[in-house]
Amino acid sequence: MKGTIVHKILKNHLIEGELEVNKEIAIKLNQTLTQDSTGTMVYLQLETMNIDKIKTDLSVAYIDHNTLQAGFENADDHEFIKSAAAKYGLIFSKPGGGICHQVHLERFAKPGITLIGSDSHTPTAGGLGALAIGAGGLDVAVGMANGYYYLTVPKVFNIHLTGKLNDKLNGKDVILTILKKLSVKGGVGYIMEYSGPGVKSLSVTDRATICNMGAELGATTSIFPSDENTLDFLTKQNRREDYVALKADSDAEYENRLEINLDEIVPMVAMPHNPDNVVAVESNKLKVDQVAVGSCTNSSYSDMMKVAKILEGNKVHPDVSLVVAPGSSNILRQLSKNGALNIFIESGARILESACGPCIGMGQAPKSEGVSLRTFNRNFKGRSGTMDAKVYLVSPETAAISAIKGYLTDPREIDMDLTIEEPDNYGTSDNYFIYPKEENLGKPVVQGPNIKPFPKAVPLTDTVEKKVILKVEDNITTDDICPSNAKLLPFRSNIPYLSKFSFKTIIDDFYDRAIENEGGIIVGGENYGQGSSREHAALVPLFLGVKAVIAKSFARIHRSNLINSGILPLVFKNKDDYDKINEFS
Ligand code: MIC
Ligand code: SF4
Repeated sequence: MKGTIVHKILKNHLIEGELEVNKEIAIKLNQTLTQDSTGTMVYLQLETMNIDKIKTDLSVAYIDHNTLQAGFENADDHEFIKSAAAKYGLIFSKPGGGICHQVHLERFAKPGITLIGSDSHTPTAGGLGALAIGAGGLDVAVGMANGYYYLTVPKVFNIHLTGKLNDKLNGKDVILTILKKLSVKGGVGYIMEYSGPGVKSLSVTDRATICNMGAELGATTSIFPSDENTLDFLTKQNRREDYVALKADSDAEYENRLEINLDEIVPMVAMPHNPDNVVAVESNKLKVDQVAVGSCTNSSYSDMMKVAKILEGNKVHPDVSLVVAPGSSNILRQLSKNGALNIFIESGARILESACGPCIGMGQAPKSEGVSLRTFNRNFKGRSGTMDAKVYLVSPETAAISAIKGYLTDPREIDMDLTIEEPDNYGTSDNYFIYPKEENLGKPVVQGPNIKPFPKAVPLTDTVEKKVILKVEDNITTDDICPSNAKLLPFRSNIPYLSKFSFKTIIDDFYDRAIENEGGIIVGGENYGQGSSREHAALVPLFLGVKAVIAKSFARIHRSNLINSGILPLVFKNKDDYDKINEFS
C-alpha cells in the first residue's frame, strides 16, 4: 500500500501500531457523523461514557432517516439527539436539511481528513478525497469520546480509470459496472482507490456516487484523488481554504487492480434483489409502476438538473408515479431559484422533502408486486416496504426517461446534450443547522418514552452450548436480520419491539425459535451481515439470547457490531463444514 493516497492519510493520522496490511492501528479522528436511525443508540452509549465534550475537530448529528412523524416516536428521537448534540458540542442538522452524506460532502468533508459515521454510506465523502469509513454506533461514540479510531489496515484496490464518461452516463453506471465485475463481496478487506486519466472527467458528485456504492462492494471505503475538480467544488461551496491536493505516487503499490475504460461504459441496471445483479439497460423492456430519484447515491445538483432537463416539456407516463427528493436543502433552493422545481411539478412529479425517504422505506412503498426504478444503492427484498415489490437500481438519466416512457429505457435514446452547467456558487446557507453553544454544554438530555433502555450483554463463558436456531445462505443483509421500513424505523430505540421482526424476510418464526430455545446459534454463508451499519442487527440477536454466529465470512461492520455486543463471530476453518450443520442440530 506504500505510496497510495490511503497510506498517506493513514500515516498522517497514525497514533498507534504499525502501518501494515492486516495489522491493527489507531488513527486520529477528525470528524464523525451520525444520523437519526442509528443515532439514538450512539448518544445513549455516549451518555454512559461520562465525558464533558467530544474530542473530534467536528461532529455532526443529522436527522434524515426517520422523518415521517405518524406518532410521537420519531419526534422524540429527534429531540433526544438534538439535546445530546447541545450537551456534547455537536452541530445538529434539523430534518429537512438534507441527507447526511450529501450535506456532509457539501459543507464539512475535506480532502485528507479522517471521518467515521454511523452509516454504511459514510464513504461518500471519499469523492472529495476524505478517508471516510462507516462504523457501528458504539465505535462512533467511542470515536467522539476519545478522538481516535481503531481499525485493521485494509489492502488497497486500485481502480484505474481511462477514457471519458459521456453526457448520458452517470457515476452510477460506472459503479454498477464495477459491482457486476466484482460482486457484493469483491471489495471485502479493501479500500478502493481510484486513479488514472479518466478521473478528471468525473465531477466530485459523480465520484461521490461511486464511493457511496463502494459500500455495496463490501469495501472498507473508497477514495478519489483531490484535484482541480475538487478545488472547483469546494470553491463553489465557499470553502476554497479546505482544499489540499492529494494523489498517489507514480510507483504506488496496490494489492489488487482493475482497469475501467469510461468510453466503454453503458447504462446499467441492478435487478432485484441485490446491487450486484447488474445487466445493461438496453436489454430490458420492463414496464414500470414507480420511479424514485434521490438518496445519498444520486441526489446532487447535477443529478437533479439532468432529470429536469429530460422532463422539461414532457409528462410523466400515466401509469407511473415519479417521486423526486433532492439531497439537501441547498440543492432544493437552487432548483427553486432556477425553475427546475417548476419543471418537476409541470411534468406531474411528486416532490419529497430532502431526506432518505423511500430509500429506507420511509413512505412511497410500491404497490403489490410493483416494479420500482430507483436511483438508490440498495434493492434488498422488502426494503421498499412492499415485500413482493421488485426494485431496480438505475442512474437519474435512466430513471427520468423511463418515467416518461413508462418502461425501462436506455437514456442514450434521448436526442439532446445532457451536459449540466454547475452554478458559479452553490449559495450555501446554515438555515437547518443548530451550532453548539458554550452555555448548553453539559445540559441534561431529553429522553422521551420512545427511548427504551439498552439491552445488556452478559460476560462470555468458556463454552457455549446452544442449538442452531437458523441456518442461512450467502450475503444475508442487515435488512434481513433487522428489517427497516416506515412501520419499524420509529422503534430504532426499542430493541424488544424490533426483535419480533428479526429475519422476517426469510422465515416467520425466528423470534419464537429464539424464545423457545432461550437463544441459540445462527449459521451463515459468505458475507454474513452485508449492507447497513445498523448495530440493531447485533442488538436484536443479543436481546434474543444469540450467543454466536458461525459463518463462512462476515461483512466488516456487522462483525464489529457483533463483537461490540458480546456475540461471537466465528468463521468456519473449512468452508465445507457449513454443509455438515443443520438447524436444531
Ligand atoms: C441504509 O441505507 O441501510 C441505512 C438505513 O442508511 C443504514 C443505517 C441504518 O440502518 O440506520 C446504513 O446504511 O448504515
Ligand atoms: Fe439514507 Fe438510503 Fe443513503 Fe441509507 S442509503 S443513508 S437510507 S439515502
